[in-house]
Amino acid sequence: MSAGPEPLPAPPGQRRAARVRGLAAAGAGIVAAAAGVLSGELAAGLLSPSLSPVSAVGSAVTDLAPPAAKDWAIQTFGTGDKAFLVTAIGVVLALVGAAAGLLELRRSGAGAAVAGAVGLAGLVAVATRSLGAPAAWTCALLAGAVAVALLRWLVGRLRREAGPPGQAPAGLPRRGFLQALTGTAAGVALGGVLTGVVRSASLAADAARAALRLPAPAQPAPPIPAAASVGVPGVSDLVTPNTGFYRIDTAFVVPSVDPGSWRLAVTGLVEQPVTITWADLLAQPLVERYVTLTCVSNEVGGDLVGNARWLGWPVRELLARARPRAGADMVLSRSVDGFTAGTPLEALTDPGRDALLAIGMNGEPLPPEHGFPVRLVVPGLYGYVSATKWVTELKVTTFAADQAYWSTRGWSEKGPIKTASRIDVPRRGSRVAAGEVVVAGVAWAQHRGISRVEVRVDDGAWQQARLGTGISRDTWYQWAAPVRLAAGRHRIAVRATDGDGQVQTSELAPPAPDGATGYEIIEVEAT
Ligand SMILES: Nc1nc2c(c(=O)[nH]1)N[C@H]1C(S)=C(S)[C@@H](COP(=O)(O)O)O[C@H]1N2
Ligand SMILES: [Mo]
Repeated sequence: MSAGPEPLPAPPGQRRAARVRGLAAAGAGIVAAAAGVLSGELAAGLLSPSLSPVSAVGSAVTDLAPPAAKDWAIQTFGTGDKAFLVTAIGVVLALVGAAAGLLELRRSGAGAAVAGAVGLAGLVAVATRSLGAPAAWTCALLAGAVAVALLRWLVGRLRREAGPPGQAPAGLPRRGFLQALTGTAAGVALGGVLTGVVRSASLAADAARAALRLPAPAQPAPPIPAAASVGVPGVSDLVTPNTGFYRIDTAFVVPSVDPGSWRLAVTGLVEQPVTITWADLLAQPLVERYVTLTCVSNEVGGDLVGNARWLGWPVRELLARARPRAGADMVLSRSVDGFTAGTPLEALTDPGRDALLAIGMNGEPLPPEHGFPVRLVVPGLYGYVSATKWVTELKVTTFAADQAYWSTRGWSEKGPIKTASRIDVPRRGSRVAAGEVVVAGVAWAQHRGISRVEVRVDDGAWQQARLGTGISRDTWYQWAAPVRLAAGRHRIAVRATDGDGQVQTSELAPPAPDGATGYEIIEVEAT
C-alpha cells in the first residue's frame, strides 16, 4: 500500500483507456486459452482420438460430479449431455483465460501461472484417465505450453504498448498488439477448422467402435491358472491392460477404418479369391487366445512386449476357403495405410498355431491404435512379420516374389521370436536392503514356451527361479527368485530356457536385423 496521498480520480479519458486495456488483456487470455486447447485437440486428432485432453477432462468431471448433477444433466440434455459438458468446459476455460489475461496485465507472470495451473489440472485429468500413454501427456503438455506462451507473448506486448494498470497515463493498445491478437485469433479459427476435419474423419469409425458389442467367443480362453502368477509386487501383469500396451507402427495418423466399409480380400496364388466383410467375420465361430506380442526392436530388458487376450477367427479357416496353390510360401498382409508384413504361409495354416484375424483385445473391440477393426496376431513371430493392424488384404505369394515393408529396409524376411527374459524387480540401478532380495520378472519364447528361468548374482552359480505356470506357450511367464545380497554393489543376471530345452543365448546382438539377444544384467546396491 502506498502511504502517499489518495490518488486523484482518473480523468474520463484515462478510465476509458484502462477499460480498453483490460478488455484487450481479457481477449488475449481467451485467445491464448483457445489456442492451447486447440493445439492439444489437434495433436490428439492426428495421433489418436483417445488422447484428447478435453475428453479426459470431460470424463474426469463426469466421474467427480455428484450423481444428482449427472441425473440433472442427462434429464435436461438427454444424449446432448456430452455436448453440454464440452460447452461448459469451453465457457469455464474462456472465463479462466480472460481472468488470466487480466492478471497477467497486472503482474507479468501471474496470469501465466494461472494458465499453467489449469494446464497442470488437465495433465492430471489425462494421467488419471488411465491414458498413461506418453502421447497423451504430450497432447496435454502441448495445450498448456501453447496457452502459457501465447498469453505471455500477447499480454507482454500489450504491457509494453499500453503500460500495466496503475501506471499512468494508461495508453491504448496499439497496432502491434492488435495485429498479434487478430493474427493469433485467425490461427485459432484455422486450427479449429483443421481439427474439425481431422476429427470428423475418425468419427464414423469411433461411433461404430463405441456401438460395437463383441460376439461371445465360441471357444473362450481357458481361465488363467492361479499358479501363473508369482505374486510379487512390481512384476509385469500377466495380462497387459490395453492402455498400457506398447504401440509400434509407421502411422503418423492412426487410420480410421469404418467396419461398415471394411473388406478383407484374399488374393494372389489361390484357387478361389475370397473377400469377406465385417458382418461375415462376426458371423464366424470366434476363439479367444492369450498371445504375447513382441517387437523385433525390443532391446534386451526392453518393454516393447505385452500380453493380451485376443478374440478372433483363425486365419487358417479363411485361407482354407481360398485354397492356396502349391508353391506359395508367404502371405503378404497389407494394411489400409500401406504397411505390409510377410508371414510364412505355414505359420498361418498350421492347425496347432492359432494365428488370428483379431477383432477384440482384452474384452474390448481393438483400440484404434491397435488396429481397429481387424488385425493379425500370430503366436511366435515378431510383430513386423505378422501382426498387421488395420488389415485389408492377404496376398498369398512367395518370399521370392514379394518383400514386406521392413524387409526392404534391412530387416530379416523371417522373424521368429527369440527366447528372452527380463528383470522387473528390483529396478535397474535401485537400492535394496541387504539380505534376502526377491528378484522377479517375465520370460518369453512364444510358441515354444518357457521351461526354466535362472538368475545369477555377480559371478556366482546360476540358481533356478520359481517359474509361474504361464498361460500357454504362446504367452510370457512370470518368474521369481530369492537371492542373498551382502552390502555393496551387485550385478544380477537372468536367463531362460525354452520349451524345447534350448538355453537363451548369452551372445549379444542388437535388434537389427532379426531381434536382440544377450542376458539382461542389472546393477543394484544393497545397503
Ligand atoms: N499397419 C501396421 N501394422 C503393424 C505395424 C505398422 O507399422 N503398421 N507395425 C508392426 C509392428 S513392428 C509391431 S511390433 C506390432 C505392434 O503392435 P501394437 O502396436 O498393437 O503393440 O504391430 C505390427 N503391425
Ligand atoms: Mo515391431
